[in-house]
Amino acid sequence: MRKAEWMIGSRARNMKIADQLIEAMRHAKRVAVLTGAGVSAESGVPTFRDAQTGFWADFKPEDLATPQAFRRNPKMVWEWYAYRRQMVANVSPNPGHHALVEVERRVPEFMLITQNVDGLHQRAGSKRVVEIHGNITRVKCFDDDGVVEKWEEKGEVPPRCPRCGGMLRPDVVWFGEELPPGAFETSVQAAVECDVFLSIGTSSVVYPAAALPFEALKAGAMVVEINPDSTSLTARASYVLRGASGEVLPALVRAAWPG
Ligand code: BJW
Repeated sequence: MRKAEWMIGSRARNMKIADQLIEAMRHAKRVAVLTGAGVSAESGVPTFRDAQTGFWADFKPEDLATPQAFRRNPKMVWEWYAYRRQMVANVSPNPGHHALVEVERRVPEFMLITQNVDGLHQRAGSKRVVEIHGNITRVKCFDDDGVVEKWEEKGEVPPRCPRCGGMLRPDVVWFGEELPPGAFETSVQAAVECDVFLSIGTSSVVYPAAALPFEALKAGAMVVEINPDSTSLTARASYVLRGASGEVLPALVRAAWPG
């Protein structure tokens, strides 16, 4: 095991976390967090790239998560997202989401950058959240790009934009699309200004999100990876906490702010 790697298993309550990391969390003025699909896994939302259970085990991203796929088969893409929207409505935030709310309450400046589109951080109570890949519960027009507040699920699939008659699509960021205006700039600023950067439950393969921990490292932050598996960040992270975020994050909060 690497020097800075700590196993957090089912007995997380009793596990040892490096004192320097605990101190850094406790005294941090600014904490930035990047989350990925792994944070919602314990809520029952599948990740994308986990070998057996991830969405991409059964579907190809280029068939579902690109504007070209939507142009080719709008009905299939709409229905896939409708299925996922329903799934997200039926799950709840897990202890990992709740622990991040506790971190936000305890550090003076906090920013949660999430690649997740499920809104579970906000439902847990997180306030300072930047959704860099959009939100699956919102819908926008494929043609005029404006968000549509109300739409009918009956009739034509996908439903039509009440303004211009264009096809409706989920308000998420597909491959080859720009991030929402200002989202990446806000995220980079949080990464380069923070004392501690937590990269949690992401495979660190999708850019530009995957660049953020490296920006934080370059700027001198302590970078902590929380993930059961290794990623391209692992070798460079200041600390690696191996385990499920729903166990590791509560353990980290308890260690940094006992009682
Ligand atoms: C647990 C756990 C537990 C399990 N606890 N952990 C530079 C280099 C190379 C390529 C590019 C580049 N810049 C841009 C690109 C292209 C592309 C890209 O990155 N491609 C790579 C795949 C090669 N990027 C883009 O196109 C982006 N746009 C862009 O760059 O715009 C600028 C531009 C525009 C036009 C022309 C040129 C430039 C947009 C990316 C959009 C990504 N969209 C998706 C779909 C969103 C909608 C939807 O939900 O369907 O976002 S793809 C999918 O991947 C989703 C996720 O947010 C994203 C990241 O995945 P994530 O969260 O990391 O999940 P997994 O499954 O990969 O990993 C889960 C992790 O959790 C694993 O590590 C597990 O071990 C762990 N885990 N259980 C903790 N309990």
